Amino acid sequence: MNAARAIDGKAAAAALREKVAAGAREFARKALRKPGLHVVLVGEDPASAVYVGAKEKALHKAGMDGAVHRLPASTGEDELLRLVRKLNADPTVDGILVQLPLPDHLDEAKVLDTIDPEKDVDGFHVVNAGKLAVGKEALVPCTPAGCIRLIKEERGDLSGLHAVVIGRSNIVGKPMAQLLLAENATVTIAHSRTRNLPELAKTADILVAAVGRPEMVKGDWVKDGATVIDVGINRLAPAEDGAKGRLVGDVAYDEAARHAAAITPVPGGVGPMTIAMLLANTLVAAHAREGLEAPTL
Ligand code: NAP
Ligand code: L37
Repeated sequence: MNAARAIDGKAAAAALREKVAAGAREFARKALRKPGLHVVLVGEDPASAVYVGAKEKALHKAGMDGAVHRLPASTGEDELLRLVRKLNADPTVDGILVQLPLPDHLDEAKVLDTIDPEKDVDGFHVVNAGKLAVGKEALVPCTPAGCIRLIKEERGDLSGLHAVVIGRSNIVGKPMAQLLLAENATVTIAHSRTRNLPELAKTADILVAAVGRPEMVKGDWVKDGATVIDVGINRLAPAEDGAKGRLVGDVAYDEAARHAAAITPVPGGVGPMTIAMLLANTLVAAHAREGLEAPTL
C-alpha cells in the first residue's frame, strides 16, 4: 500500500471552533450573556498545565466567559468539593471541567460525581456515562467525541465496519466503543489482558489506540486500507542535548502509514479536537440550560 493520508485534526478543530464561536455569538444575543466555562486544575502536573493553558486560550477566543481555577497540590477534598458546588450553583457557569489526573489524596470519582451533570462538559459523571451507554442524549467525553467526528468524516457510514478500540478507560476507550456502537460498527474492546492483540488489530477497519504506550501499535498490526486513530500522547525522554522530548502517539506512525488509508498524526491529530469538542460541549450545555435549541455543529 502507498503511504496513508494524514488526517488533519488541527484543521478539523479550527473549523469546529469557528462554528462554536458563531454559535456563542448567537447564544449571547439570545441569552444576554456569554456561555461560561470553568476549568479546575489541582497541582502542577506539567502536561495538564499545558492542556489547561490551551483550553483557557481557546475558550476566550471562542467568545466564552470563564476562568481557570488553579489550586495547589495540597488542596483538601473539602475545599475542592466546595469550589465545585459553588460553580454548580453559579447561573453564569455552563461548563465545569476538573482536569485529571488529580493528586493521589483526592477521590476522583467523588469529585466528578459532585459536578452537576448538566454542567459536566467532560462527560465523566456517572449520569452522562449511563446516558451514553443506554443511547440517551448526553454530554460525551471530549476525546472520543472528537475521534468519532474524525472517523465519520473519513468513512461516512460506519455500519458493519469492524472497529477495534485498544484501551478501556472510562475517559477514552469505553466511551469510544459506545460511540462506534451507536454508529452501527461491530466493536471489539482490547486491553492489557487481550490475547493475540496484533492479529486482532489487523482485522480492524477502524483501529483506535488509547493505551499510553509509545509506538506500541506496529505497522504489521494494521490492515491495508484501515483508518487509524492514535489517541496516545507520550512525551519521550528529553535528548541529552537538553532538547524537549519528542511527542509520539501509541502507533508507530511511519510503519502504520504504509498500510492504513488514513491515520491521525501526533501531534496535530486527536489532541486539538479534544479542545474543540470541549468548547462544543459547553455551547450545547449553555443552550440546554437556557432552554434554547443548540445549533448543529
Ligand atoms: P489509561 O487510563 O491508562 O488506560 C490505558 C488502557 O490501555 C487500559 O485500558 C489498559 O488496559 C490498556 N493497556 C495498557 N497496556 C496495554 C497493552 N500492553 N496492551 C493492550 N492494552 C493495554 O489511559 P487513558 O486515559 O485512556 O489514555 C490513553 C492514552 O491517550 C494516553 O497516552 C493519554 O495520554 C492519551 N490521551 C490523549 C488525549 C487527547 O486529547 N489526545 C486525551 C486523553 C488521553 P487495562 O484496562 O487492562 O489496564
Ligand atoms: N477533557 N481532557 C479532558 N479532561 C481531562 O481530565 N485529562 C483530561 C483531558 N485531557 C486532555 O486535555 N488531553 C489533551 C491532550 C493533548 C492536547 C490537548 C488535550 C493537545 O492539544 N495536544 C497537541 C500537542 C500539545 C503538546 O505539544 O503537548 C496535539 O497536537 O496533539
